[in-house]
Amino acid sequence: MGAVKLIGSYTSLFCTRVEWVLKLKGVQYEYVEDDVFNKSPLLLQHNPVHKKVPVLLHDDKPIAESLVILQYIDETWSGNTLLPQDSYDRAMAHFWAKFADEKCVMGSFMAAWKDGEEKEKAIESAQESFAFLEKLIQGKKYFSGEDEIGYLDLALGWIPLCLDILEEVGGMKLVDAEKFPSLLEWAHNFAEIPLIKERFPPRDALANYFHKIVGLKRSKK
Ligand SMILES: N[C@@H](CCC(=O)N[C@@H](CS)C(=O)NCC(=O)O)C(=O)O
Repeated sequence: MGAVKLIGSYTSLFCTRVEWVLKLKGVQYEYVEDDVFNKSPLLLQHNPVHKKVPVLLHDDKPIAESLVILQYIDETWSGNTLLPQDSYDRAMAHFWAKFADEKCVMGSFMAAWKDGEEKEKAIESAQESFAFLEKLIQGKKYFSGEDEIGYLDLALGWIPLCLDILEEVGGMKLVDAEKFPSLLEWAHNFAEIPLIKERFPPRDALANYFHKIVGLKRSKK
């Protein structure tokens, strides 16, 4: 199937989801750690548009943007199919993954670095977005169904991976047990899967990374 190389960063939630999928699919790959604060020529050469990790190189052809990479891996390597077969269900999986990246990931980071009244508004807005995910998971074990995790679970895996650490760094609570019981139960179930748990970076590494990002954003305000 050709050589596979992943340019990533250990503390990046976007890279972690790609590694989960490569491992689930049983794809052999070489991992190259990059420094997002001092980007390598390799990263800049292969992702000149966004200059971000992850970048997957398959036979030296680069693919950027983690959700695009997930779909590419799913379509390229057979077995353990992650996206739904039904085209409407597949469209919905893409819709919610994109929504969560745009509204929940970005909304949570924004809430972490804002202050005062702006922070309160950002928290409220992020919680409104998380409420859609709470509704979506109610009555199900996984977003992709009852038995096995799929594309949307992997795309949302950053919630158990690092949301509580970001909440701690940002001095805020976004997802609590009272308002989000089903989402938290899903997060617990997802994080218990051995292949998923194995790739959780140490908490202090993630906390340091988030402190750095939040600090940089605050200094630019
Ligand atoms: N939408 C992108 C986001 C990737 C992203 O934000 N990567 C961060 C690391 S977590 C990065 O490379 N940051 C460098 C920068 O913003 O310049 C994806 O899904 O791949």
